[in-house]
Amino acid sequence: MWRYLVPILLLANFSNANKSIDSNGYVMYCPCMGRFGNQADHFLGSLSFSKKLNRTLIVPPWISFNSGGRNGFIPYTKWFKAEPLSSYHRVIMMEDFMNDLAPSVWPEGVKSRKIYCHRFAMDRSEDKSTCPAKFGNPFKPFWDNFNIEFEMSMAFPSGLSYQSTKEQWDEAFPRNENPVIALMGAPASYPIAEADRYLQKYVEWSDEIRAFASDFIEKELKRPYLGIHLRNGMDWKRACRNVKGSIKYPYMSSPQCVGFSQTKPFTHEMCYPQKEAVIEQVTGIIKKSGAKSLFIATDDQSFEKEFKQSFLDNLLDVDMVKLDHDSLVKDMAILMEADEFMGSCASSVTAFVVRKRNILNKPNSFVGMLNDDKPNKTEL
Ligand SMILES: Nc1nc2c(ncn2[C@@H]2O[C@H](COP(=O)(O)OP(=O)(O)O)[C@@H](O)[C@H]2O)c(=O)[nH]1
Ligand SMILES: *[C@@H]1O[C@H](CO)[C@@H](O)[C@H](O)[C@H]1NC(C)=O
Ligand SMILES: *[C@@H]1O[C@H](CO)[C@@H](O)[C@H](O)[C@H]1NC(C)=O
Ligand SMILES: *[C@@H]1O[C@H](CO)[C@@H](O)[C@H](O)[C@H]1NC(C)=O
Ligand SMILES: [Mg+2]
Repeated sequence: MWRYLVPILLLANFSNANKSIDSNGYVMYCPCMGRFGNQADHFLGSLSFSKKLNRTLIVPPWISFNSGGRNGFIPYTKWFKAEPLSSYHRVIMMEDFMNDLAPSVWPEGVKSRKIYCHRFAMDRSEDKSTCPAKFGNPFKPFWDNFNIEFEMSMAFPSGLSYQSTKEQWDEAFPRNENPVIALMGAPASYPIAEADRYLQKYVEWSDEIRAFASDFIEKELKRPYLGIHLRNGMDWKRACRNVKGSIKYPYMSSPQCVGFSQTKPFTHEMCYPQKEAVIEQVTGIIKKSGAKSLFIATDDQSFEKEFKQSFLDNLLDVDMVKLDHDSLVKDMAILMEADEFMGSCASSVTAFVVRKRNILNKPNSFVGMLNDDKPNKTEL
């Protein structure tokens, strides 16, 4: 009896949709630029690119940078659900691909493990014909984490780019000989292309994060509540120095504030607002919305003392709430559910929250920006 059960179970396992081989091939990439928010922009762009090519996207883990220590590799499914992605396009988690499919689709030692890059990237290598996929951090640790060694480098033919069509990609890299297109970085832009912003719809929190957020909101926050994302650490101050006065080109995630067509200038005050302006704007939103609590998420300063004073001065009875530990994903999950939101224009963390709130039809505002400055509502 048992003897028969085992093969049947195995068979059932292999018939899982995510374990069958996609004869159209795969796209694999290293989320090698920036921290969470940047990686998220790149993820959505890569999802869109894979759909265009009609190849399965191999979803990489998030790279987290631990101070002093080794990088962390957090499987996509630790924080988010895999299934909703599949209603947009075929995906497989990188961990599953490497364990279950790579031995047959992408075996080692037979020159199937090719890395693809621009010719100008190759020029950085010693022999001028190798994609420098494993030079430095986070590049090398990422591929090493999956024991991936590249056996061959392939240059994009001139003119081929991530904007090229499916036909151009198929002609450059026919599917039979190129089942897996592995890329040194995401086949996507930062900031994300406007047309891809709605893909946030398919990014849904895992049950664990969702449960944490609803529990926290119920226990710790009185509705309506205002959620704010304050991006004001040293790295941010430094980054905003590049915005002298005002500029008219996209800077980090600024298009979410000033529009993708760059009709409005992006100012230093939008990038790194004065503390006083933050306090005043938050107090104003609370007055207008009647918010009963304020949830603060920040990478650095939360201005609690100053908020408290301002609420006293304005006779506002508002609870101030923060997480008692550093968790970006939990912060974002709570911000997404807020009745009112104020974020930081140029931050990709704010952008992650705002894209979801747009889909949920929740209001957004940005620090350093008056409401009537808002770009026209983007189509979603
Ligand atoms: N816990 C927590 N961390 C944050 C918050 N905002 C920023 N950070 C940290 O700062 C990093 C900012 O880098 P990134 O994700 O690239 O976003 P950006 O630089 O704001 O565009 C995040 O990945 C977090 O590690 C926040 O509200 N809460
Ligand atoms: C994409 O691939 C799937 C799976 O092989 C196939 O069913 C579908 O027709 C393809 N779509 C296009 C537009 O070629
Ligand atoms: C793939 O299948 C495994 C079970 O075999 C499951 O745990 C996992 O969630 C599936 N992944 C996707 C992307 O559906
Ligand atoms: C926004 O909409 C208004 C009125 O509908 C229009 O006059 C204006 O040009 C639009 N601005 C942009 C940046 O599209
Ligand atoms: Mg950043």
